[in-house]
Amino acid sequence: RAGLSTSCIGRNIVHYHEVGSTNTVAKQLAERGEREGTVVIAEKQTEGRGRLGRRWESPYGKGIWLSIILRPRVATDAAPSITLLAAVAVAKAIKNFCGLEALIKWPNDILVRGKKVCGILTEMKADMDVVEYVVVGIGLNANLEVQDFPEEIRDKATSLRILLNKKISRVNLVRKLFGEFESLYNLFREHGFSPIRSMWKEMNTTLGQQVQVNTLTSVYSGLAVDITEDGGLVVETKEGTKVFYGGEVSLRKH
Ligand code: BTX
Repeated sequence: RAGLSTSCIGRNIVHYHEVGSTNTVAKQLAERGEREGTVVIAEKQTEGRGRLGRRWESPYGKGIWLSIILRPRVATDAAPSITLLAAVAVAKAIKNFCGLEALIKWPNDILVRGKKVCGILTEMKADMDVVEYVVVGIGLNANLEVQDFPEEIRDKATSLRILLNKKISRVNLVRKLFGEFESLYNLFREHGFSPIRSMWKEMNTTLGQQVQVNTLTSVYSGLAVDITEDGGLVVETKEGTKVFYGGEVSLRKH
């Protein structure tokens, strides 16, 4: 904690050597009233989760596996923009700390040189239409080596260590990440999503591309043209303009 420059994010840290999922623990703490800014961080997750019940590989001591508890005073429809905020924070931290160009693939992947270096899983509890708490889970592949990834994801996943060809200081990177996150979160509280939306647009690899969006019920293809004021992806499809708030996006090579 020494050297931390934030006043909210990461002031209180709950550290585990091994845990099922830091998001699950953070949600339990949030249920018991844990304050905003508390971070649950683990050296290893045995049940690290991605979206739709997918697994997130989280080997011991190699990554940054953490969850941040937030209590924004916003309506539930503002919540998806918090995932995008987190993505901008991670991309900036990677840029400023490692000098690598990190791009965001809507909604929750951070790619460097086309490979996934970080995933974000945001979970929320609401009371009526108002957010009670949000847990932002960040899985950042800091020092994983190629053999730490299961074979089936080696062609699409990477780590900062692999990209830089050297180990990085996880502590310093986490500090940087908390700093970036807090600045953006303060901006969000004061001015809403719109200043972050512009930053997101500068760092994204989705807009202007032909995409395929898989929702739980259908598949749509079209040109990704914009992000809405509340973080939705606008796609021009054959059936007309559609806005997506979730779903799987694949970029189609043309
Ligand atoms: P996602 O559903 O977009 O991505 C999950 C997919 O990514 C997996 O199916 C696999 O193909 C691939 N994958 C699995 N592990 C890794 C990895 N370490 N690096 C790159 N690719 C991988 C992304 O979901 C959201 C992940 C959030 C993880 C954080 S860690 C802290 C917090 N706790 C928790 O349980 N989840 C979050």
